[in-house]
Amino acid sequence: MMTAQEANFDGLVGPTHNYGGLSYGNVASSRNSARASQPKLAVQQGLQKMKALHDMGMLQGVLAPQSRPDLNTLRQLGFSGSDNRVIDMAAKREPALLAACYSASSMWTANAATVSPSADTQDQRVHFTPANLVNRFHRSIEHQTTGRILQATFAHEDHFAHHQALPSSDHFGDEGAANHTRFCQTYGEAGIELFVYGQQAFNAQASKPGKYPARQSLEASQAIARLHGLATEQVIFAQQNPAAIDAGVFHNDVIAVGNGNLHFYHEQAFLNGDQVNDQLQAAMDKLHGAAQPMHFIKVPTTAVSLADAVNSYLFNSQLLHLPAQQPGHMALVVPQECQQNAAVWAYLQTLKHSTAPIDEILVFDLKQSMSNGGGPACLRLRVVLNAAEQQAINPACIINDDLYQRLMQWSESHYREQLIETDLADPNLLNESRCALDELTQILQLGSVYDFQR
Ligand code: SUG
Repeated sequence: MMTAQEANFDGLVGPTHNYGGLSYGNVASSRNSARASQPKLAVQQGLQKMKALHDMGMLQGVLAPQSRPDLNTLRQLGFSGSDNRVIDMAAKREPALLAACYSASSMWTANAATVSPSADTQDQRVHFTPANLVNRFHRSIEHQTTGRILQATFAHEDHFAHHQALPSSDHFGDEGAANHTRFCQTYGEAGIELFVYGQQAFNAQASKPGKYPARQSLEASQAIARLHGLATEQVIFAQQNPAAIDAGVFHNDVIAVGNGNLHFYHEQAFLNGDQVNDQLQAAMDKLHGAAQPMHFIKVPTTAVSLADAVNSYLFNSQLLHLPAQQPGHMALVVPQECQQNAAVWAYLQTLKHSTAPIDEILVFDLKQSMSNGGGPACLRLRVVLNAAEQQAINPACIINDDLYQRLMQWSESHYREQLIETDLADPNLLNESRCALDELTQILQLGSVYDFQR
């Protein structure tokens, strides 16, 4: 068994961050539709979180944003002529389509891919499958570039295996790590991977939400477990509570989070939460051949209602073991909306002073991302890496004081203070965005990951 560490790869907010109201079922996205956004503030809020976690000794990486607007998609949909003409025609005829092609939604890298650490996989490589994100049009156009960015970041094929996204059909709707949690005793040992789905695509009788879409199918989760070479005994599939999806829980990471041997979740998160825990406990015991310590913190509705969970994003927190903490202790990285919600904040104070392993609460201002339904956990992709794998990643993507300063300066020179819907028709925004990404690919040493560079 090799020692390993959890790295967090946060998505850098792209220069076209805006509020397009594009995600039905994500209440913040709908609520803030057409509000003015602040791209520079957004990227800097994200960078400050990355820097803070780096300062606490975490291994912190950064994943580049996508190039937007996505002109290839607009051309594929029949807009033609010069780049400026494509944007002009789309703005006049199909502004909603233009907004979708302008979205900076790739910032939420919990949806970039599902990742299985080498300790769990048959060939002992780290496996990545980019999420097809087929349920939302603006996100379904991310996965090809996402795949290239992941390959440029985790390039060494002795250590990293990259799969294609699943077929782009609702039957295989896949939202990546947002619906996937790995439990383990130590990061370097084999663990149990929990895949959470919203519906069964090939079983019309099975329960599903009535109002909002179930973005992840069981069949997609099963395909990923197969692709990653996971042993059946190390995999659990669980269904999200359809009522939770209908209350705005569009991904499982809005209602549950796990790390190590701790599962922190809302009473109404799963169709059958107690059974999920029994399965987790049994699988972990079997894997180790003896009873294993596991912690299950079930937050009751009487303490935090589903609505408060959705509004505060309590569960979209990062549950981290910080290097300065004693073994078995953890910190919870929450958005400031948790502090502003009386019930949630009271609950967190009680939790912190209880015997539960969570004894530190770290609060961040991520309001720009939160207003589109993206909290601390949405903004990061977790990748467990052993020492050899850490050596094999692209070092230019690892946050240190220098890279942080450089990216802050880069954002100062390339990002606008504000964007409103009508700005998307401005052809200068395309040039600004391309200039920013050209310089970024140099900084992060990514090669030619974008279509406009190829
Ligand atoms: O897919 N919002 C994203 C938020 C993703 C959150 N990720 C996780 N929970 N892991 C989504 O719904 C809104 C974009 C807009 O409306 O402009 C958006 O795409």
